[in-house]
Amino acid sequence: MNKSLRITRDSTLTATRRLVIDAIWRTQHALVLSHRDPDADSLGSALALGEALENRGAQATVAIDSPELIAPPLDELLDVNRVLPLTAELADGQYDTVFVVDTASPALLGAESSLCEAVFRDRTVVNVDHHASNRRYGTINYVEDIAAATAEVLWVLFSDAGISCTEKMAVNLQTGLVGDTIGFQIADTSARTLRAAASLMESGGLTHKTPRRVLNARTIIAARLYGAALAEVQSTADGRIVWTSVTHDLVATVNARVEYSHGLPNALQEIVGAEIAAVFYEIGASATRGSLRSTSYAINGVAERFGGGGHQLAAGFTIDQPIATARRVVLDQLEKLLDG
Ligand SMILES: [Mn+2]
Repeated sequence: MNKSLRITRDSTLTATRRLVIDAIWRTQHALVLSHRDPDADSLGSALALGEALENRGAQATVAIDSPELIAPPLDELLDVNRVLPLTAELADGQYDTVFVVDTASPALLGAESSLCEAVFRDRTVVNVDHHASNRRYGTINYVEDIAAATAEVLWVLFSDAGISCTEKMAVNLQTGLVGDTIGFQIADTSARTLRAAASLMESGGLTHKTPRRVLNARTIIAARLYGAALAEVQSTADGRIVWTSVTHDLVATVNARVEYSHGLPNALQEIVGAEIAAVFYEIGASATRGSLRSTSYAINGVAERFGGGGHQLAAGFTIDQPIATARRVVLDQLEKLLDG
């Protein structure tokens, strides 16, 4: 790879876009990565980029941490069989370029930091994202924080590069757009997001069916878990903060897995008077994952305080604490944010 690819941080977006497109055209064997606990955007984007690279004759390996945990409906909607686990063996592969999509920091890849270092070492790292909190850890950093989804960023890149979307790529990108915008409902949805959606529809990305499948489709076990978690919803006295907890006990009661509980943060946000919604997931005896949503408060600062990140109105974190402790410290910070 060309040394000039290293000067990117201060380039304009347009110049950086050229560098990414160059990297897409030049790579012979690419490793495409995205964050752990993947969502529709991270998976759809990684798969679409993998296919775009293959269609132009490169080899592309798509990998994430623990792909076996990908739960319905994503595992049916997308070709998750081609996603490999991100392991130490992958670091030994003959990749010239590592593309990382939708991932604000390498820590979110989930692998130990030594593994990330080994995967990145001596390779061009192309970081394509839409999170304002992106740490610019790549050789090339293309971060468009005005984009509603990484899928939208990729659509822009592909259009600019003259890379046409196959039907499968269009379905993958449309899935990402719908997932991150909650069916084009969030404020980041722009005219360009809708242009991307229209263009992807013309390429075969289903528009009317995708929202229902990405956002609302649940297996019966997932529906039971969803109901059980909603039945446990709590709120502060003024009703401005609402939360629920997906504990091991709750998950066991309905015979589910914690990964089946998608959609809860958005559901809590629908509660009248709620300005901040939080969902706490017990993922171990002393580890708790959290998702935060808000209609008007920038909650990403609270997520970052606990080692996480995300967007102003949608963010997440993982804390090495039992769920009761994690909940207490996070709710305390959220109350301070509202009082602030
Ligand atoms: Mn995203």
